[in-house]
Amino acid sequence: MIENTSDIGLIGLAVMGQNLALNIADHNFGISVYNRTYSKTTDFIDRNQTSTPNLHGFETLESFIDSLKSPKKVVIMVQAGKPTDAVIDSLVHLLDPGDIIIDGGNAKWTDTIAREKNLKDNGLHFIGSGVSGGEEGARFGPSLMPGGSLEAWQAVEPIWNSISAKVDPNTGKPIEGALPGKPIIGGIPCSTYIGENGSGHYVKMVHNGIEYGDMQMICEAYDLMHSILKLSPHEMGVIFDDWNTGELDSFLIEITGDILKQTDPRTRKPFVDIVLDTAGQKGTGKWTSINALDMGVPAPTVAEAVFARCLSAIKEEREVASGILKGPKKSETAINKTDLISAIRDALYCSKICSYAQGFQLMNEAQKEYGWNLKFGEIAKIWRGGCIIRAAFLQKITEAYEKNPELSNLLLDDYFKNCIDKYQSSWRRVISIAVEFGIPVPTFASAISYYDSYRADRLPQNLLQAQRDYFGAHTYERTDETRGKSFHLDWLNPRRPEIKI
Ligand code: NBP
Repeated sequence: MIENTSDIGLIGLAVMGQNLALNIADHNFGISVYNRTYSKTTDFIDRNQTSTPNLHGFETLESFIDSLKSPKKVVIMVQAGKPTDAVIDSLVHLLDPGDIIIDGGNAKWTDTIAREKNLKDNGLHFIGSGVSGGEEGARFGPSLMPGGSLEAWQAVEPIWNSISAKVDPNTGKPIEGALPGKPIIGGIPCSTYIGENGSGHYVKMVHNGIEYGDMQMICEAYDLMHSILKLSPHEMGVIFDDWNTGELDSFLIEITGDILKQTDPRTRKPFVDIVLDTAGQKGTGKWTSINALDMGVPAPTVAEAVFARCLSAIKEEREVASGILKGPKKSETAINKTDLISAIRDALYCSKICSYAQGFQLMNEAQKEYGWNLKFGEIAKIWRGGCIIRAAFLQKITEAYEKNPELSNLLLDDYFKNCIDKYQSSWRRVISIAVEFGIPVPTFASAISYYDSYRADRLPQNLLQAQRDYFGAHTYERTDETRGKSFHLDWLNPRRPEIKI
């Protein structure tokens, strides 16, 4: 291997790193790879070098770095947190000013902001890039959300645009069919410059939070059909296939249809019935919710999706409680199967709209907090292909922000407003039926509460603020005074004139 010949280097050859490296090589970029445990590197190279001659493995970091063209570009695909810091620390003294480190892991955006600042002091560029789409996306086209300096992005852009998923410019739908050695050429790349420092990882985090919401909402739709209509998994799978041909057309609806129709190879029972009902999480939904709380942005639907996983995880406690706590008496409400299936679809769509409205509001607040200039239409565009939340519906979000880049909430866009006008009676009915039957619908219910709160010109927090003033002298504003003037009532002597603060 001659020195300075590879276009890019990649560190970390677990699932994501291996697939991303093969994707980069498929697009005719020379790529060097390095892994802490060298045997993984040799295994990987042995398996792939005949079919992928652009791939080069190295035992030492020094020889790996020497193999790269300047400015050197190094992608890190290792666990977020300390492992990422350890890899960055080992690289700093080997790189020259102007070289670029790209973290493609799921780093917390605040870590990315700190790393970018530190590396800038060493003359190095740092890009924190969201990489969405799991193993399959990394191999054949992920959605890429890079944040960092514009100069660094321009050096990485040709590679990032080439390897990303592509959508058809006419339909806005992902172009499928990439194979090893035969990537998709043409189409609109699902990769765009997000903004400075941690913005790419922030947007990836919100993407994951939205993904939590989408998955939980789908589970609630499934649960309603399972528990009230007693449909078989296969029957529900066919319904999801049908939903996937309309407004709900998306990767998650598609795979749900596949999962529900799958039988367990061991028992021949429906596969979904043999999977234990406890869900894990790695933290991005939690980070999204914590950040929403920190910034005071209402994003209850993602938070409910996180809590739903937490509740699922206390399986033993739930089993004990199920023998003690009673649900409602058998409902007398007459249920029409076809009508309820259709109403559940409508409820799912309306809830999804509210969840995305919250996610975009969160990003809107974050850009003010961190001084970014996020292009929401572009973000929705790069989520149309490659990533887990890819959906036809994202095209509508792009159109909404193209019509009005200053849109304060997606719910105010005509398309989304009209959807909710059209479906809200079904949405309300489904939630009422769920409550009546004792079926938990935390994300459906939180979404409708969000909608009803957002559209309310008067909420009961007048009483709440009075309570705060009563016990803590937290003051209140008056409806008959201009905004910004604060008052306090002497609650021990409430007849006294109030105090103007
Ligand atoms: P892991 O997150 O499991 O990372 C393990 C890899 O990092 C191994 O190859 C390990 O080497 C290597 N590594 C190196 Br090099 N230095 C390390 C160190 N100091 N400490 C620990 N490991 C070190 O890999 P992954 O599942 O491919 O994910 C990579 C990144 O992509 C993560 O940040 C993840 O959150 C993110 N991500 C994952 C997905 C997904 O679907 N899996 C999707 C999107 C993003 P070794 O062989 O010597 O142990």
